[in-house]
Amino acid sequence: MVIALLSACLFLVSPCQTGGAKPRAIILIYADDLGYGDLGCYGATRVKTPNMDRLAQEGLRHTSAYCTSATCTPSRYALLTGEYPWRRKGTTVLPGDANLVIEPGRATLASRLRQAGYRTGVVGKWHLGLGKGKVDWNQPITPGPLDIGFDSCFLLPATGDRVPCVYVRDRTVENLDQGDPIRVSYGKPLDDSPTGKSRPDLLKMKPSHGHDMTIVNGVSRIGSMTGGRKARWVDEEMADTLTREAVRFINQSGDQPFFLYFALHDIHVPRVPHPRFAGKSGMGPRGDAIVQADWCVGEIMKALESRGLAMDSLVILSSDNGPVVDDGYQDEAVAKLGDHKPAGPWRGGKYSRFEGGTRIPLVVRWPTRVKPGNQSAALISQVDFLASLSALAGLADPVSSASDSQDQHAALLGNAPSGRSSLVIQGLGDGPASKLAVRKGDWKYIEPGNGPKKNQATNTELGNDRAPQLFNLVQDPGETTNLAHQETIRVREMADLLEKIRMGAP
Ligand code: NG6
Ligand code: CA
Repeated sequence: MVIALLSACLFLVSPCQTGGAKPRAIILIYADDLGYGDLGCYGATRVKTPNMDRLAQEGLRHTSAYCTSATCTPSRYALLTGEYPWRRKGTTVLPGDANLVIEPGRATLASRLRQAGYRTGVVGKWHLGLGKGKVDWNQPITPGPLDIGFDSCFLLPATGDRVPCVYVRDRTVENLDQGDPIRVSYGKPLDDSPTGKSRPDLLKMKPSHGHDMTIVNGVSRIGSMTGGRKARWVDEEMADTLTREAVRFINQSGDQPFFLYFALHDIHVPRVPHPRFAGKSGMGPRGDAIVQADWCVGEIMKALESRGLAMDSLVILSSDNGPVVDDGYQDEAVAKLGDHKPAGPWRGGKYSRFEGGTRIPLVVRWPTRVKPGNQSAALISQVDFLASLSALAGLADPVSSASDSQDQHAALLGNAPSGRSSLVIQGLGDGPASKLAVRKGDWKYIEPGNGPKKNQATNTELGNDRAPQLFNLVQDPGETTNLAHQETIRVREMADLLEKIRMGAP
């Protein structure tokens, strides 16, 4: 006990590489599909997000922050590994029975912070695969987060709309009855139980595209699952369950500094908020899920405050990709959208190489180091979190496998006006075959490709074109005027820059 206290004191007074005390705790609240325009502090008016807005009032609001990719798995891969996901095949949106895509032993955001003395935990949506080979959900599942730097985990293995619809605590399925083993298939249905397709009358929310296989809690999902009935989640309770686990992690950390990666399920589909949030936004379940996500943020702050940690802890709020309105369920999101703009001023949304796909909210609160109430237009990517948070935690040595991750801690905290000189944006696609875009200064270049212009199902403009596209994001934030014809030299320079980065240049 004495030793623990002593080391905690030493930790607190030891300066970090960046000229100040290390954060007492680091909490990364990572929302799912939350758009730039979905938060009050980024301009939303109809849906209220008082807890998120308070973070921004007490901290720094970034306006030029990006996730690496317009979907979940690749953005999370980059966030944890510090490597652009398009360098690696197999990092696209994963099925629920996929294997872990980050190899054990590799440096991750979690392993780095653990090395720096932090207790590390992940609670919430994982979607980076689990296990190796055919996963047996009835046995300890390995490898997983515990093999890439986390001391504990409590997970949704993939997404809310993908089987298996169970939680995994550390290596095992929570509440599993061994007499009712779980089986999962992403091929043929495993039995002839009713599905969303065969028995839509059993559903409380019907799919609009896909999502018509196994029914769990009255909602049909992607993939087939049998067994594990006692272990299946109840969507309405998910935000409470995950928040309880996150708060427990905070409270159990004692005197040790800690890093919590709290990956919300909200506001991904299926949007089935708790009854106390249902109807609260007037915008249907999508808006209600935002209200619920905001509540989760408030609970985390309460937990930090009640432990006296809110002043010297770093809290980061962000999202894994841009927003989508109809993402496969008939949940009134389109009908009740009105004049709400989920992507704010940006064009496109989730799945898109237009700004709406990857320009995400990023709020940073750390009262002892970050001035309250400011905003920053510094260029910053979530791929930088590994190097930047490592530096803030006192580790300055570079990580060779994280060569895309730049130490942008000064920009992250609002102390550097420009941040990165350039960054790469991924829309859809897997690994090196992905079509990309690059931003440098005020300019954005979208490389040509054959993909469809629009995702008809989600009604999203994808940013694809057979011709090169060049936009000046300062004069034309809505990417309405393609300047590629006028600016041929700049197009060449941007294409060359993208090629160099593809070949490994920073
Ligand atoms: C799509 C799903 C969508 C969502 C997405 C992944 C269909 C028709 N659409 O394939 O609902 O699950 O994958 O979202 O199945 S992400 O945020 O995890 O990347
Ligand atoms: Ca997502």
